[in-house]
Amino acid sequence: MATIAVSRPAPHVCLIRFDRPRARNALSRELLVETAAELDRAAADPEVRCVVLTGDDAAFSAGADIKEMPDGGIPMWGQADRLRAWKTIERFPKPLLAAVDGYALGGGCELTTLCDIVIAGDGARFGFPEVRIAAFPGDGGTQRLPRVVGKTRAMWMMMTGEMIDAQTACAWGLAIAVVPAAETVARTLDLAGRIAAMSPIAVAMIKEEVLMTYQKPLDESLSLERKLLLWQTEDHDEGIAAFVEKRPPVFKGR
Ligand code: DAK
Repeated sequence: MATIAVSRPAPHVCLIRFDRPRARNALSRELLVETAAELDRAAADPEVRCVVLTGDDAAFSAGADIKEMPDGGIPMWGQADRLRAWKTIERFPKPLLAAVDGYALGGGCELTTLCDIVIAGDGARFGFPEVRIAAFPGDGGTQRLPRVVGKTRAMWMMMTGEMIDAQTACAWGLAIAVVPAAETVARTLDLAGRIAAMSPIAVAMIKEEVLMTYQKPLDESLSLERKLLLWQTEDHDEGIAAFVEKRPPVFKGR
């Protein structure tokens, strides 16, 4: 049975909804692999310019599937398809948004830190409870969370396992906005639509350049940024023409 539901709720926007409600959308191996496969399809499809991940009212995702963890622990983390799926999510080149309601815990919270922009419903709770099962956020959380919220807050979240509410997540930079829970997906889709109306080439370059800040020393990323500026696209010409002619631009991704 599929663990995700995929739809195209607006032009150029793909919505991936996690669909394991009885397990609080825990990130089973199957769910991760299906999500990665859908992201691969979205990356290759020029009609898709933006992807939104969401769960349900109770949970965006409660993290790694604890019931899949064998007694020995280690082998599950090392499963090749699981690692490949995380890499695919990490390398997805188009804007990846998250609409978060309910719990975003452990791997579910790690996933939000991999998304480019997160919108939180007012009942959302974020946390890293791994320490309570004598584990740690090993799918990138120990490295990404401090970069988002700062060292002290990351230490507190990971060492205590305590959750933060949506307002705090927003104040700490995990989310861009808090909205009424009933509107979370609609508001995120609205944002996705606005981003999808931009030139997909420019948006992809922004994503690549911003992510360089996490991957490279500043002098190297600055010189790469300058090289990326040496480009000319039809969309760029269209943007300038539309500005001069006082009309909305129509970007074609060329
Ligand atoms: N995995 C599996 N099942 C889960 C689950 C999870 N993470 N979270 C919830 N469920 C299941 C529950 O077992 C329950 O199933 P049944 O008993 O009905 O069969 C059902 O979902 C509903 O859960 P609750 O009855 O507990 O529902 P509540 O609304 O009362 O509570 C909750 C929701 C999300 C607060 C609670 O279920 C909870 O605390 N869940 C566990 C959250 C958690 O601990 N997440 C972190 C998982 S560890 C690595 C190392 C470590 C990791 C990754 C990599 N490397 C070294 C590479 C670890 C990553 C993690 O994410």
